[in-house]
Amino acid sequence: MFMANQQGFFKRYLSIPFIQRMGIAFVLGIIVGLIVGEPITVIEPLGTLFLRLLQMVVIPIVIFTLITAMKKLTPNQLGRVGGQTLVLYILTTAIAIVIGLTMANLFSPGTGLTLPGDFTMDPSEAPGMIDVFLNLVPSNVFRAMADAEILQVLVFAIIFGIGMAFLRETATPEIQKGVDTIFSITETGSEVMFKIVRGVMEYGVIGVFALLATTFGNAGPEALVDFGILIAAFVIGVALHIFLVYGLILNTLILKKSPLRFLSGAKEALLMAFATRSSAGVLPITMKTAEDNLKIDESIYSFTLPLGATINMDGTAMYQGVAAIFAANLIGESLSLAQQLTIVTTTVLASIGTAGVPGAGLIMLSMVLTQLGLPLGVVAFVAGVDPILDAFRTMNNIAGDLSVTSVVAKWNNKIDLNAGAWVGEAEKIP
Ligand code: DAS
Repeated sequence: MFMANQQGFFKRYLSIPFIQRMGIAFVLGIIVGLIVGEPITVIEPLGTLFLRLLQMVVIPIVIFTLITAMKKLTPNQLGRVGGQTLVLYILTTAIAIVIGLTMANLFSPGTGLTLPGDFTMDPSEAPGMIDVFLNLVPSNVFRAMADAEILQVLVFAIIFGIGMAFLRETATPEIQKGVDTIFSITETGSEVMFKIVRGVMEYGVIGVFALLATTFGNAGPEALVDFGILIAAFVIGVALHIFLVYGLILNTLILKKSPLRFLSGAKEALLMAFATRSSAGVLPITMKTAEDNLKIDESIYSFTLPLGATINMDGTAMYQGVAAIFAANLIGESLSLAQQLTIVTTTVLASIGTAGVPGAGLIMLSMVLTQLGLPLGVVAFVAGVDPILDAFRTMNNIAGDLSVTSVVAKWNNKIDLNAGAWVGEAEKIP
């Protein structure tokens, strides 16, 4: 009888959508924390366990996803269109992070809070400007993995992946077969890791409850203000990036078209991205939007959009900047310019490998915080509001993919700017 009841409970529990369970844990944790009014140390280990599980997946995810992402970069695609696309994707992502850092430095979210647990960043480890670049290259790859030097692992994985992509096109059949085997291993590894992440996030419902209860028990109602500041800083950053970078620079200055024409053409893809929180999931609609509304030739978008859904994540990257400053404020530290530069390099590289799936930005945040030695507790702390933030991140990611695709198409005369949304004839994408 007891077993049947237990199974019934779990069935009912799992029938509640994950986002709602995370939301309930988030609200419940805050309420319990505010009622108890002091850190509830007895449940603190439940939160710490969630953080350790997140740390556990970071290195393997970096290696598998980054190497797999390079599979799309075959040498002949790295020609004119590939080069233009990569430069614009990386440039807009770097600008997005700088906007995120600027917003966070202006709004300074998290200054009123302290996370439970002894998270400290060792300021003496703060690298100088030159060191930031020299530190990109690992002197010992295995030590970099053991010491969770994320940036060095990222760089090695990208170099290794590019090497494999080139070998795949140029080496002997035996070597090519070996390269394909390694790519299939990394692809499978990525799938396994994201399956594990799914399980970690399921446990995260408990972890988030425990962390929020202890944090709000510690910080009191002021912590809600900090959440509001964090969300406001990020959402304003997204609006700035979409209107300034995509609107002003890419649309007005380069395409010589009104940003509103672009947005009217891209609106279905943007709204679906907001709702689904998955760049990969919304790809068919993004491609249809490029074809039907933005009048871009398939020879361009069939390369740039799948690539963009994987490696171009301006919204996600911007969020890393905001969340990293939030984390530093939580422990009363301020990040030097060199450390903020480290956020830019870590995030640009990490965004290349992060898959376009719901919650991917949270995993990337674990990489960035690990690299900077900042409290991983922030990941669980923001996990409760992550679905809201993720909707804006994903919408921004898709806006970036379509903007850059439009510009690359113009540079290669593969877009009709006198038709479709560009002249006010945007169609409804089914
Ligand atoms: N949801 C991710 C995407 O699909 C973005 C993120 O999690 O930051 O692009």
